[in-house]
Amino acid sequence: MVSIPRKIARLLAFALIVSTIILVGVNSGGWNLQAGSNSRVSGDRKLVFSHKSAKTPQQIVEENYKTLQEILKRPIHEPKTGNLVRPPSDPDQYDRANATMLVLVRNRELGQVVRTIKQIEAKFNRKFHYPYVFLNEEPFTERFKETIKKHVSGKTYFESIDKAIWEQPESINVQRQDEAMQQLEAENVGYAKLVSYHNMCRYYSVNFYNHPRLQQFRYYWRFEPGTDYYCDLDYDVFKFMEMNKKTYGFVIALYDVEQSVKTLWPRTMEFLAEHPDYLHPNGAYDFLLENLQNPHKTLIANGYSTCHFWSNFEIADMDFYRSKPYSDWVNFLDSTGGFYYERWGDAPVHSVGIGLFEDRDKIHWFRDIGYKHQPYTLCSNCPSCKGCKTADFTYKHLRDQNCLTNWWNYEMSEEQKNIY
Ligand SMILES: Nc1nc2c(ncn2[C@@H]2O[C@H](COP(=O)(O)OP(=O)(O)OP(=O)(O)O)[C@@H](O)[C@H]2O)c(=O)[nH]1
Ligand SMILES: [Mg+2]
Repeated sequence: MVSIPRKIARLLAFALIVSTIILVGVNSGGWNLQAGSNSRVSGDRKLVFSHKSAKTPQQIVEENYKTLQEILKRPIHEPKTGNLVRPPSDPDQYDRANATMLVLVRNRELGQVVRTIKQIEAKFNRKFHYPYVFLNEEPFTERFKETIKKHVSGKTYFESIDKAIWEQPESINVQRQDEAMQQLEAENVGYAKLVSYHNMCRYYSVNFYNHPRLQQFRYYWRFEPGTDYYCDLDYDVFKFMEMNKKTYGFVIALYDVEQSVKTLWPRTMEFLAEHPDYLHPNGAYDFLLENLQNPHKTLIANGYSTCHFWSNFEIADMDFYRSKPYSDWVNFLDSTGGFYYERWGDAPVHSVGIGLFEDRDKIHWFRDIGYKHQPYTLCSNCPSCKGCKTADFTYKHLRDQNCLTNWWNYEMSEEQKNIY
Protein backbone atom coordinates (compact mmCIF):
# COMPACT_ATOMS: atom_id res chain seq x y z
CA MET A 1 0.00 0.00 0.00
CA VAL A 2 1.19 3.53 -0.74
CA SER A 3 1.67 5.53 2.48
CA ILE A 4 0.26 9.06 2.72
CA PRO A 5 3.68 10.81 2.72
CA ARG A 6 4.62 8.89 -0.42
CA LYS A 7 1.38 9.94 -2.03
CA ILE A 8 2.11 13.56 -1.17
CA ALA A 9 5.65 13.18 -2.44
CA ARG A 10 4.28 11.82 -5.73
CA LEU A 11 1.83 14.69 -6.04
CA LEU A 12 4.60 17.20 -5.38
CA ALA A 13 6.82 15.49 -7.94
CA PHE A 14 4.01 15.59 -10.48
CA ALA A 15 3.34 19.28 -9.79
CA LEU A 16 7.05 19.99 -10.18
CA ILE A 17 7.23 18.18 -13.51
CA VAL A 18 4.14 19.98 -14.84
CA SER A 19 5.38 23.41 -13.78
CA THR A 20 8.83 22.72 -15.22
CA ILE A 21 7.27 21.69 -18.50
CA ILE A 22 5.19 24.82 -18.63
CA LEU A 23 8.33 26.92 -18.10
CA VAL A 24 10.90 24.91 -20.05
CA GLY A 25 8.56 23.56 -22.71
CA VAL A 26 7.24 26.94 -23.69
CA ASN A 27 10.65 28.54 -23.39
CA SER A 28 12.37 25.97 -25.54
CA GLY A 29 9.77 26.66 -28.20
CA GLY A 30 10.15 30.42 -27.90
CA TRP A 31 13.74 30.74 -26.75
CA ASN A 32 15.74 30.22 -29.90
CA LEU A 33 13.32 31.89 -32.14
CA GLN A 34 13.39 35.02 -30.05
CA ALA A 35 16.82 35.58 -31.51
CA GLY A 36 15.30 37.80 -34.15
CA SER A 37 12.08 38.56 -35.88
CA ASN A 38 12.02 34.81 -36.50
CA SER A 39 9.67 33.99 -33.65
CA ARG A 40 6.74 35.25 -35.65
CA VAL A 41 6.27 32.77 -38.41
CA SER A 42 3.40 34.22 -40.31
CA GLY A 43 0.68 36.48 -39.06
CA ASP A 44 0.03 35.32 -35.53
CA ARG A 45 1.31 31.76 -35.87
CA LYS A 46 4.27 31.07 -33.62
CA LEU A 47 6.36 28.03 -32.90
CA VAL A 48 4.80 27.79 -29.47
CA PHE A 49 2.19 25.37 -28.20
CA SER A 50 -0.63 27.36 -26.66
CA HIS A 51 -3.34 24.79 -25.91
CA LYS A 52 -4.06 24.24 -22.23
CA SER A 53 -5.93 21.57 -20.32
CA ALA A 54 -6.99 21.16 -16.72
CA LYS A 55 -6.96 17.38 -17.14
CA THR A 56 -4.17 15.10 -15.99
CA PRO A 57 -2.01 13.40 -18.63
CA GLN A 58 -3.66 10.09 -17.74
CA GLN A 59 -7.10 11.56 -18.37
CA ILE A 60 -5.89 12.93 -21.68
CA VAL A 61 -4.51 9.53 -22.67
CA GLU A 62 -7.92 7.98 -22.03
CA GLU A 63 -9.78 10.76 -23.77
CA ASN A 64 -7.52 10.66 -26.81
CA TYR A 65 -7.76 6.91 -27.07
CA LYS A 66 -11.54 7.12 -26.90
CA THR A 67 -11.55 9.73 -29.64
CA LEU A 68 -9.30 7.51 -31.75
CA GLN A 69 -11.70 4.61 -31.32
CA GLU A 70 -14.65 6.79 -32.32
CA ILE A 71 -12.88 8.03 -35.42
CA LEU A 72 -11.82 4.55 -36.49
CA LYS A 73 -15.29 3.13 -35.96
CA ARG A 74 -16.93 5.68 -38.26
CA PRO A 75 -17.84 3.96 -41.52
CA ILE A 76 -15.62 5.16 -44.34
CA HIS A 77 -15.02 4.17 -47.92
CA GLU A 78 -12.61 5.90 -50.30
CA PRO A 79 -11.42 9.50 -50.52
CA LYS A 80 -14.27 11.58 -51.93
CA THR A 81 -12.06 13.74 -54.09
CA GLY A 82 -13.91 12.80 -57.25
CA ASN A 83 -10.69 12.23 -59.15
CA LEU A 84 -9.63 8.69 -58.17
CA VAL A 85 -7.88 6.83 -60.94
CA ARG A 86 -9.29 3.32 -61.28
CA PRO A 87 -7.29 0.21 -62.19
CA PRO A 88 -6.66 -0.01 -65.92
CA SER A 89 -7.86 -2.96 -67.93
CA ASP A 90 -4.28 -3.66 -69.00
CA PRO A 91 -1.78 -2.66 -66.28
CA ASP A 92 1.15 -3.18 -68.63
CA GLN A 93 -0.13 -0.45 -70.95
CA TYR A 94 -0.97 1.87 -68.07
CA ASP A 95 0.54 5.34 -67.83
CA ARG A 96 1.76 5.10 -64.22
CA ALA A 97 2.75 7.96 -61.94
CA ASN A 98 6.48 8.46 -61.51
CA ALA A 99 6.57 6.20 -58.48
CA THR A 100 8.00 3.06 -56.97
CA MET A 101 7.51 0.65 -54.12
CA LEU A 102 10.56 0.85 -51.85
CA VAL A 103 12.15 -1.33 -49.22
CA LEU A 104 15.50 -1.42 -47.46
CA VAL A 105 16.06 -5.04 -46.59
CA ARG A 106 18.63 -7.71 -45.75
CA ASN A 107 18.98 -11.03 -47.55
CA ARG A 108 18.00 -12.87 -44.39
CA GLU A 109 14.63 -11.08 -44.35
CA LEU A 110 13.53 -12.72 -47.60
CA GLY A 111 10.68 -14.72 -46.07
CA GLN A 112 9.27 -11.70 -44.26
CA VAL A 113 9.54 -9.41 -47.24
CA VAL A 114 7.81 -11.92 -49.50
CA ARG A 115 5.00 -12.21 -46.99
CA THR A 116 4.42 -8.45 -47.13
CA ILE A 117 4.84 -8.19 -50.89
CA LYS A 118 2.22 -10.86 -51.47
CA GLN A 119 -0.27 -8.73 -49.55
CA ILE A 120 0.68 -5.48 -51.28
CA GLU A 121 0.33 -7.20 -54.64
CA ALA A 122 -3.04 -8.72 -53.78
CA LYS A 123 -4.48 -5.49 -52.37
CA PHE A 124 -2.98 -2.95 -54.74
CA ASN A 125 -0.15 -3.58 -57.10
CA ARG A 126 -1.41 -6.44 -59.24
CA LYS A 127 -3.85 -3.80 -60.57
CA PHE A 128 -1.17 -1.23 -61.44
CA HIS A 129 2.22 -2.99 -61.74
CA TYR A 130 4.34 -0.33 -60.09
CA PRO A 131 8.07 -1.18 -59.96
CA TYR A 132 9.98 -2.08 -56.80
CA VAL A 133 13.32 -0.78 -55.59
CA PHE A 134 15.15 -3.04 -53.12
CA LEU A 135 18.02 -1.40 -51.26
CA ASN A 136 20.78 -3.09 -49.32
CA GLU A 137 24.32 -2.23 -48.26
CA GLU A 138 25.27 -5.83 -49.12
CA PRO A 139 24.72 -7.37 -52.57
CA PHE A 140 21.44 -9.25 -52.87
CA THR A 141 21.84 -12.97 -53.37
CA GLU A 142 20.60 -14.71 -56.51
CA ARG A 143 18.14 -16.61 -54.35
CA PHE A 144 16.73 -13.34 -52.97
CA LYS A 145 16.33 -11.84 -56.43
CA GLU A 146 14.84 -14.90 -58.06
CA THR A 147 12.36 -15.48 -55.25
CA ILE A 148 11.20 -11.86 -55.25
CA LYS A 149 10.65 -11.87 -59.00
CA LYS A 150 8.19 -14.72 -58.62
CA HIS A 151 5.95 -12.58 -56.43
CA VAL A 152 5.87 -9.12 -57.99
CA SER A 153 3.93 -7.82 -60.97
CA GLY A 154 6.14 -4.78 -61.60
CA LYS A 155 9.75 -4.32 -62.68
CA THR A 156 12.39 -4.98 -60.00
CA TYR A 157 15.54 -3.02 -59.22
CA PHE A 158 17.99 -4.63 -56.78
CA GLU A 159 20.35 -1.91 -55.68
CA SER A 160 23.43 -1.69 -53.50
CA ILE A 161 24.10 1.22 -51.24
CA ASP A 162 27.55 2.71 -51.45
CA LYS A 163 29.35 1.70 -48.23
CA ALA A 164 30.84 5.17 -47.88
CA ILE A 165 27.31 6.54 -47.69
CA TRP A 166 25.89 3.77 -45.50
CA GLU A 167 28.56 3.56 -42.83
CA GLN A 168 29.05 6.04 -40.06
CA PRO A 169 31.21 9.01 -41.02
CA GLU A 170 34.80 9.18 -39.82
CA SER A 171 33.98 12.47 -38.12
CA ILE A 172 32.09 10.56 -35.41
CA ASN A 173 34.08 10.56 -32.18
CA VAL A 174 34.10 6.87 -31.30
CA GLN A 175 34.76 7.37 -27.62
CA ARG A 176 31.89 9.82 -27.30
CA GLN A 177 29.72 7.44 -29.30
CA ASP A 178 30.56 4.49 -27.02
CA GLU A 179 29.70 6.49 -23.93
CA ALA A 180 26.49 7.75 -25.49
CA MET A 181 25.43 4.25 -26.51
CA GLN A 182 26.10 2.95 -22.98
CA GLN A 183 23.93 5.72 -21.64
CA LEU A 184 21.12 5.03 -24.13
CA GLU A 185 21.25 1.36 -23.32
CA ALA A 186 21.05 2.12 -19.62
CA GLU A 187 17.90 4.11 -20.44
CA ASN A 188 16.44 1.11 -22.27
CA VAL A 189 16.50 2.71 -25.70
CA GLY A 190 15.99 -0.10 -28.22
CA TYR A 191 18.85 -0.89 -30.61
CA ALA A 192 21.01 1.67 -28.78
CA LYS A 193 24.22 -0.26 -29.39
CA LEU A 194 23.40 -1.61 -32.83
CA VAL A 195 25.44 0.54 -35.19
CA SER A 196 23.62 -0.87 -38.22
CA TYR A 197 20.36 0.43 -36.78
CA HIS A 198 21.86 3.92 -36.45
CA ASN A 199 23.13 3.61 -40.04
CA MET A 200 19.65 2.62 -41.19
CA CYS A 201 17.97 5.57 -39.44
CA ARG A 202 20.52 7.97 -40.86
CA TYR A 203 20.24 6.51 -44.36
CA TYR A 204 16.45 6.78 -44.40
CA SER A 205 16.67 10.35 -43.05
CA VAL A 206 19.46 11.85 -45.07
CA ASN A 207 20.37 9.74 -48.06
CA PHE A 208 17.92 7.31 -49.61
CA TYR A 209 16.21 9.82 -51.93
CA ASN A 210 19.58 10.59 -53.53
CA HIS A 211 20.35 6.98 -54.39
CA PRO A 212 21.14 6.92 -58.13
CA ARG A 213 18.25 4.55 -58.80
CA LEU A 214 15.74 6.59 -56.84
CA GLN A 215 16.65 9.76 -58.65
CA GLN A 216 14.49 8.65 -61.56
CA PHE A 217 11.43 8.54 -59.28
CA ARG A 218 9.35 11.15 -57.51
CA TYR A 219 6.96 9.19 -55.26
CA TYR A 220 7.64 6.07 -53.20
CA TRP A 221 5.61 3.75 -51.03
CA ARG A 222 7.88 2.50 -48.28
CA PHE A 223 7.11 -0.80 -46.67
CA GLU A 224 8.89 -3.13 -44.28
CA PRO A 225 9.35 -6.88 -44.17
CA GLY A 226 6.84 -8.56 -41.90
CA THR A 227 4.12 -5.89 -41.98
CA ASP A 228 0.58 -6.98 -42.82
CA TYR A 229 -1.74 -5.02 -45.11
CA TYR A 230 -5.49 -5.43 -44.77
CA CYS A 231 -7.37 -3.21 -47.20
CA ASP A 232 -8.11 -3.48 -50.90
CA LEU A 233 -7.22 -0.33 -52.75
CA ASP A 234 -9.20 0.18 -55.88
CA TYR A 235 -7.54 3.38 -56.98
CA ASP A 236 -4.03 4.53 -57.78
CA VAL A 237 -2.63 5.96 -54.53
CA PHE A 238 0.33 7.60 -56.28
CA LYS A 239 -1.95 9.45 -58.68
CA PHE A 240 -4.05 10.37 -55.66
CA MET A 241 -0.97 12.06 -54.18
CA GLU A 242 -0.11 13.79 -57.43
CA MET A 243 -3.58 14.95 -58.44
CA ASN A 244 -4.46 16.20 -54.95
CA LYS A 245 -1.08 17.88 -54.43
CA LYS A 246 -0.10 15.80 -51.42
CA THR A 247 3.51 15.56 -50.29
CA TYR A 248 3.34 13.01 -47.53
CA GLY A 249 0.93 10.19 -46.66
CA PHE A 250 0.90 8.26 -43.41
CA VAL A 251 -1.27 5.78 -41.54
CA ILE A 252 -0.11 5.59 -37.91
CA ALA A 253 1.20 8.37 -35.64
CA LEU A 254 3.01 7.67 -32.37
CA TYR A 255 5.17 9.19 -29.69
CA ASP A 256 8.84 8.26 -29.75
CA VAL A 257 11.28 7.13 -27.10
CA GLU A 258 12.18 10.55 -25.73
CA GLN A 259 15.76 9.65 -24.79
CA SER A 260 16.49 8.83 -28.43
CA VAL A 261 15.84 12.40 -29.62
CA LYS A 262 16.97 14.61 -26.74
CA THR A 263 18.77 17.15 -28.91
CA LEU A 264 16.89 16.81 -32.21
CA TRP A 265 14.68 19.78 -31.39
CA PRO A 266 17.37 22.07 -29.90
CA ARG A 267 19.62 21.40 -32.92
CA THR A 268 16.66 22.16 -35.18
CA MET A 269 16.05 25.44 -33.35
CA GLU A 270 19.69 26.37 -33.92
CA PHE A 271 19.22 25.69 -37.61
CA LEU A 272 15.98 27.66 -37.76
CA ALA A 273 17.58 30.65 -36.09
CA GLU A 274 19.80 30.81 -39.19
CA HIS A 275 17.04 29.91 -41.66
CA PRO A 276 13.75 31.29 -40.35
CA ASP A 277 12.51 31.70 -43.89
CA TYR A 278 12.47 27.91 -44.37
CA LEU A 279 9.55 27.50 -41.96
CA HIS A 280 6.26 26.97 -43.70
CA PRO A 281 3.62 29.42 -42.43
CA ASN A 282 1.08 26.61 -42.35
CA GLY A 283 3.32 24.01 -40.66
CA ALA A 284 2.08 21.33 -38.27
CA TYR A 285 3.58 23.01 -35.23
CA ASP A 286 1.07 21.87 -32.63
CA PHE A 287 1.65 18.24 -33.52
CA LEU A 288 5.36 18.76 -32.93
CA LEU A 289 5.06 20.84 -29.78
CA GLU A 290 2.13 19.28 -27.88
CA ASN A 291 2.94 18.71 -24.21
CA LEU A 292 -0.30 17.60 -22.59
CA GLN A 293 -0.58 13.86 -23.10
CA ASN A 294 3.00 12.81 -22.36
CA PRO A 295 4.55 15.95 -20.81
CA HIS A 296 7.64 14.07 -19.64
CA LYS A 297 8.47 13.29 -23.26
CA THR A 298 8.27 16.92 -24.35
CA LEU A 299 10.44 17.82 -21.38
CA ILE A 300 13.15 15.24 -22.02
CA ALA A 301 13.08 15.90 -25.77
CA ASN A 302 13.61 19.60 -24.99
CA GLY A 303 10.42 20.93 -26.49
CA TYR A 304 9.58 18.27 -29.10
CA SER A 305 6.46 16.23 -28.38
CA THR A 306 8.21 13.26 -30.05
CA CYS A 307 5.03 12.75 -32.12
CA HIS A 308 5.82 11.35 -35.52
CA PHE A 309 4.32 9.59 -38.50
CA TRP A 310 5.37 5.97 -38.30
CA SER A 311 7.66 5.63 -41.26
CA ASN A 312 7.48 1.88 -41.77
CA PHE A 313 4.63 2.86 -44.05
CA GLU A 314 4.81 6.10 -45.97
CA ILE A 315 3.91 7.35 -49.40
CA ALA A 316 5.76 10.53 -50.12
CA ASP A 317 7.15 12.90 -52.69
CA MET A 318 10.95 12.74 -52.71
CA ASP A 319 11.14 16.18 -54.28
CA PHE A 320 10.29 17.48 -50.82
CA TYR A 321 13.35 15.78 -49.32
CA ARG A 322 15.42 17.04 -52.21
CA SER A 323 14.27 20.62 -51.66
CA LYS A 324 16.62 23.10 -50.02
CA PRO A 325 14.89 23.45 -46.63
CA TYR A 326 14.77 19.71 -45.92
CA SER A 327 18.15 18.84 -47.38
CA ASP A 328 19.98 21.77 -45.77
CA TRP A 329 18.40 20.90 -42.45
CA VAL A 330 19.18 17.16 -42.51
CA ASN A 331 22.71 17.82 -43.65
CA PHE A 332 23.07 20.16 -40.70
CA LEU A 333 21.59 17.50 -38.38
CA ASP A 334 24.00 14.95 -39.80
CA SER A 335 26.95 17.25 -39.16
CA THR A 336 26.07 17.29 -35.44
CA GLY A 337 26.51 13.51 -35.17
CA GLY A 338 23.12 13.03 -33.52
CA PHE A 339 22.39 9.88 -35.50
CA TYR A 340 25.23 8.24 -33.54
CA TYR A 341 25.51 10.16 -30.26
CA GLU A 342 21.78 9.70 -29.85
CA ARG A 343 19.50 7.40 -31.79
CA TRP A 344 17.50 9.79 -33.92
CA GLY A 345 15.01 7.78 -35.94
CA ASP A 346 14.06 8.50 -39.52
CA ALA A 347 10.42 8.75 -38.46
CA PRO A 348 10.90 11.77 -36.17
CA VAL A 349 13.29 13.31 -38.70
CA HIS A 350 10.80 13.00 -41.57
CA SER A 351 7.99 14.23 -39.33
CA VAL A 352 9.81 17.25 -37.94
CA GLY A 353 10.97 18.14 -41.46
CA ILE A 354 7.58 17.82 -43.05
CA GLY A 355 5.88 19.46 -40.07
CA LEU A 356 8.12 22.53 -40.21
CA PHE A 357 8.86 22.98 -43.88
CA GLU A 358 5.70 21.84 -45.65
CA ASP A 359 2.08 22.97 -45.71
CA ARG A 360 0.23 20.71 -43.28
CA ASP A 361 -2.67 20.52 -45.74
CA LYS A 362 -0.36 18.54 -48.01
CA ILE A 363 -0.08 15.75 -45.45
CA HIS A 364 -2.64 13.02 -45.93
CA TRP A 365 -3.88 10.49 -43.40
CA PHE A 366 -4.60 7.30 -45.38
CA ARG A 367 -7.41 6.01 -43.22
CA ASP A 368 -8.24 3.44 -45.87
CA ILE A 369 -4.83 1.75 -45.75
CA GLY A 370 -4.91 -0.59 -42.79
CA TYR A 371 -1.68 -2.22 -41.74
CA LYS A 372 0.11 -3.77 -38.82
CA HIS A 373 3.71 -3.54 -37.71
CA GLN A 374 4.05 -4.95 -34.24
CA PRO A 375 2.77 -3.74 -31.84
CA TYR A 376 0.39 -1.31 -33.61
CA THR A 377 -2.44 -1.79 -36.09
CA LEU A 378 -4.53 0.76 -37.90
CA CYS A 379 -7.84 -0.73 -38.92
CA SER A 380 -10.69 1.55 -39.98
CA ASN A 381 -14.32 0.63 -40.39
CA CYS A 382 -14.01 0.28 -44.14
CA PRO A 383 -15.66 -2.49 -46.21
CA SER A 384 -12.44 -3.06 -48.12
CA CYS A 385 -10.45 -3.83 -44.93
CA LYS A 386 -10.49 -7.49 -44.02
CA GLY A 387 -8.70 -9.61 -41.45
CA CYS A 388 -8.22 -6.89 -38.86
CA LYS A 389 -10.43 -5.83 -35.98
CA THR A 390 -11.82 -2.32 -36.39
CA ALA A 391 -10.22 0.23 -34.06
CA ASP A 392 -8.06 -2.36 -32.29
CA PHE A 393 -4.98 -0.13 -32.22
CA THR A 394 -2.67 -1.70 -29.65
CA TYR A 395 -2.28 -3.25 -26.21
CA LYS A 396 -3.76 -1.41 -23.26
CA HIS A 397 -0.40 -0.51 -21.76
CA LEU A 398 0.66 1.19 -25.01
CA ARG A 399 -2.38 3.42 -25.42
CA ASP A 400 -0.44 6.43 -24.22
CA GLN A 401 1.70 6.11 -27.37
CA ASN A 402 -1.18 7.14 -29.63
CA CYS A 403 -0.49 10.47 -31.29
CA LEU A 404 -3.03 10.25 -34.10
CA THR A 405 -5.62 12.08 -32.05
CA ASN A 406 -3.27 15.07 -31.85
CA TRP A 407 -3.06 15.08 -35.60
CA TRP A 408 -6.85 14.97 -35.80
CA ASN A 409 -7.44 17.58 -33.11
CA TYR A 410 -4.77 20.09 -33.96
CA GLU A 411 -3.83 19.79 -37.60
CA MET A 412 -6.63 18.44 -39.77
CA SER A 413 -9.00 20.85 -41.48
CA GLU A 414 -12.73 20.06 -41.59
CA GLU A 415 -12.30 19.30 -45.26
CA GLN A 416 -9.63 16.69 -44.48
CA LYS A 417 -11.71 15.16 -41.71
CA ASN A 418 -14.56 14.69 -44.15
CA ILE A 419 -12.54 13.48 -47.09
CA TYR A 420 -13.55 9.83 -46.49
N1 LIG B 1 19.93 -3.69 -45.66
C1 LIG B 1 19.67 -3.41 -44.39
N2 LIG B 1 18.42 -3.15 -44.01
C2 LIG B 1 18.19 -2.87 -42.71
C3 LIG B 1 19.22 -2.87 -41.74
N3 LIG B 1 18.69 -2.58 -40.53
C4 LIG B 1 17.37 -2.40 -40.75
N4 LIG B 1 17.05 -2.58 -42.06
C5 LIG B 1 15.74 -2.43 -42.71
O1 LIG B 1 15.27 -1.16 -42.34
C6 LIG B 1 13.90 -1.20 -42.00
C7 LIG B 1 13.71 -0.82 -40.54
O2 LIG B 1 14.42 -1.71 -39.71
P1 LIG B 1 13.75 -2.48 -38.49
O3 LIG B 1 14.79 -3.33 -37.89
O4 LIG B 1 12.47 -3.11 -38.92
O5 LIG B 1 13.44 -1.26 -37.52
P2 LIG B 1 12.19 -1.05 -36.57
O6 LIG B 1 10.93 -1.20 -37.37
O7 LIG B 1 12.41 0.22 -35.88
O8 LIG B 1 12.35 -2.21 -35.54
P3 LIG B 1 11.39 -3.47 -35.26
O9 LIG B 1 10.34 -2.93 -34.37
O10 LIG B 1 12.30 -4.47 -34.64
O11 LIG B 1 10.84 -3.91 -36.59
C8 LIG B 1 13.44 -2.60 -42.35
O12 LIG B 1 12.96 -2.57 -43.67
C9 LIG B 1 14.70 -3.44 -42.24
O13 LIG B 1 14.62 -4.53 -43.09
C10 LIG B 1 20.56 -3.16 -42.17
O14 LIG B 1 21.52 -3.18 -41.42
N5 LIG B 1 20.72 -3.42 -43.51
MG1 LIG C 1 10.43 -2.91 -38.41
